[in-house]
Amino acid sequence: MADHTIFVENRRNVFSERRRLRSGCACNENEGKSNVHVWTFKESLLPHFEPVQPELFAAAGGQPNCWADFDNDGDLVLFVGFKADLPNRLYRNDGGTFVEVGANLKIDDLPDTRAAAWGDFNADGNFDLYVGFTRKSGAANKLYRNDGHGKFVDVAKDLGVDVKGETRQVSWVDFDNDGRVDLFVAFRDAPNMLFHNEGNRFVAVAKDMGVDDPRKTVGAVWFDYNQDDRLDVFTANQDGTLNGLYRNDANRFVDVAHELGIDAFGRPSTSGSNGLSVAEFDNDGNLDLFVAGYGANFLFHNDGGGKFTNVAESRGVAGGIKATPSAWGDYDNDGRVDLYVSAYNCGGSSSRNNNRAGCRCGSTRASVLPVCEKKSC
Ligand SMILES: [Ca+2]
Ligand SMILES: [Ca+2]
Ligand SMILES: [Ca+2]
Ligand SMILES: [Ca+2]
Repeated sequence: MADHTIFVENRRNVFSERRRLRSGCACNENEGKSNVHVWTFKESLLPHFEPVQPELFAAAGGQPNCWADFDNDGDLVLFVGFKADLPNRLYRNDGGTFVEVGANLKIDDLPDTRAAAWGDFNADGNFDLYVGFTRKSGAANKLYRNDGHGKFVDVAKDLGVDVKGETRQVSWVDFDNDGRVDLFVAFRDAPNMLFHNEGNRFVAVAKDMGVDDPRKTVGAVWFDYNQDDRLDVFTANQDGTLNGLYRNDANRFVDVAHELGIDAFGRPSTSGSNGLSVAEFDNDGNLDLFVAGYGANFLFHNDGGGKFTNVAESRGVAGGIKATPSAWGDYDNDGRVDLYVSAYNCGGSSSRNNNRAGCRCGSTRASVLPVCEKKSC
């Protein structure tokens, strides 16, 4: 299978008509092997995508990525973490032209990189970067403080967040609404960690707060599912371990996934969950959750009041052979968010899920799934 990434830009945002996508694919292997993104659009009324600086972005081995305006010049820059022995990259955006500056800024780490997130932990107006590695790499995770003058300094050890493990998801969130962003680190091979930001240091509080999920977490998403103004977190867990939904009760998190029937109870060890994405897909005012996975995808419609119903089958997005990341976006600007899910190891029969678009490339299949086809959605 090809092993490269092509970064694409949507140059057309308004469409007069929706047409069926004839060709397009994207591939992602979740276990750190490779990423492939290739798009081909053959009908004139479809959004028109063009590769952006493919000579720069077509680099093998890309894994996590995240965007931020780290230099406050009004342009978003892109950080990409890479497989072992390939230097991580930072693509600075100079008015629409990207320049790779990872080495210059000394954030071109070589250990296998599986997670990264920008967050302004010290509230100085400059985005800082947390980078997570694998346990096998032996590297401790890093927190790069951005001094605002083009220099990053790793302060992870000084601030107490230089942890090691199979890091899979890092999130900057203000879980206690004190105005300082806190750090959540999910591990595939160890209890998840939550670090409270106390200004000049971080304090590990996951155990005390009850959010130290010991299962095999590979994805986590924070959102206020019950609208009490406190962020809750859903954890997507692998190898048959059940998923969690930790309700934030201010002084404690409580896993309510089982009582809400959304923990995938009874699934075999061959099943698991991966890429999470939150959207308000039916415009009823409640945030809904899509969970991509092995064995089954879930689309949890939030019925309000913190109750969920899995509507993946009826909405045609159950899929789930080897689904990995997912993302919502209104790609055709009709006011309804659409869902993109990538997958791999999709040999055997194809389940197109009434797809608006789908394709196969080698052993990989990717799909754009229509969740809403009716104006009433
Ligand atoms: Ca900062
Ligand atoms: Ca906080
Ligand atoms: Ca909440
Ligand atoms: Ca909704």
